[in-house]
Amino acid sequence: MSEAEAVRVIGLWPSPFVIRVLIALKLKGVKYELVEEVVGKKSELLLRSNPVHKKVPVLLHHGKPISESLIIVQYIDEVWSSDDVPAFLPADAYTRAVQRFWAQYVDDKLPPAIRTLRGMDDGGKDEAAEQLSAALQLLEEAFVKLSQGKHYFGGDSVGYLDIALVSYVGWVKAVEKIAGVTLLDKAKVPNLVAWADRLCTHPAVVDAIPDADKFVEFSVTYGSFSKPINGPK
Ligand SMILES: N[C@@H](CCC(=O)N[C@@H](CS)C(=O)NCC(=O)O)C(=O)O
Repeated sequence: MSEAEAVRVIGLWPSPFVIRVLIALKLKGVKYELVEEVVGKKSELLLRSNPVHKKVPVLLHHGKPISESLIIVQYIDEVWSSDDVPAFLPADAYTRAVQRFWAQYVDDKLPPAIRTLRGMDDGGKDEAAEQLSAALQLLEEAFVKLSQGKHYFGGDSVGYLDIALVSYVGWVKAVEKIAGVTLLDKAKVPNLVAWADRLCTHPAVVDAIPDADKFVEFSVTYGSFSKPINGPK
């Protein structure tokens, strides 16, 4: 089995949950193969590998499946720990707990607001934009505390919360265009905007997050990952 076959990711490029797994693998320098799902058609491999949730991403490590993106990121951190790449999660238990808290917060708050701003449900767009802005404001404050004047939530190196949050930046920029709102506002969340600009040019991130226009195009073509508007029948 080649090195790439040892690590496969079942995914779809626009999924923030998939994006974060790819970033984590790239940061650790792990070669992987991305096994792309077709929108609206769940493969046998996906159904077999994640029979509980039937969702991407799934990491297959030597054929063994691991589901749930944040759990996968922690698995990658543990399995590919080395002296060359700083750990995603800090050594200090309290700081680890704080990063996990905010990563959970990000996954609770961002997806529903992004869905609404994409027009995928009946919720009010103004309210969703307000909720998303309020969440980004709290994350701005968390950044100031956690980064301690350094470049990342993880301090000098890209950490767990950096990976969890940056995976949404493509969609946040896309919904700014779709809904005509400003979310990553330099006047309101200057540190977060600088962080996003910096991290999006990081070699491990730059190829994992396509241009906002590509997300917009995906959003117009497909309603959701499981129920395409115009995708393959
Ligand atoms: N909590 C899961 C969420 C995964 C998820 O929602 N994946 C979406 C793509 S972004 C999916 O597979 N949707 C298909 C479906 O809902 O049936 C994670 O972090 O991995």
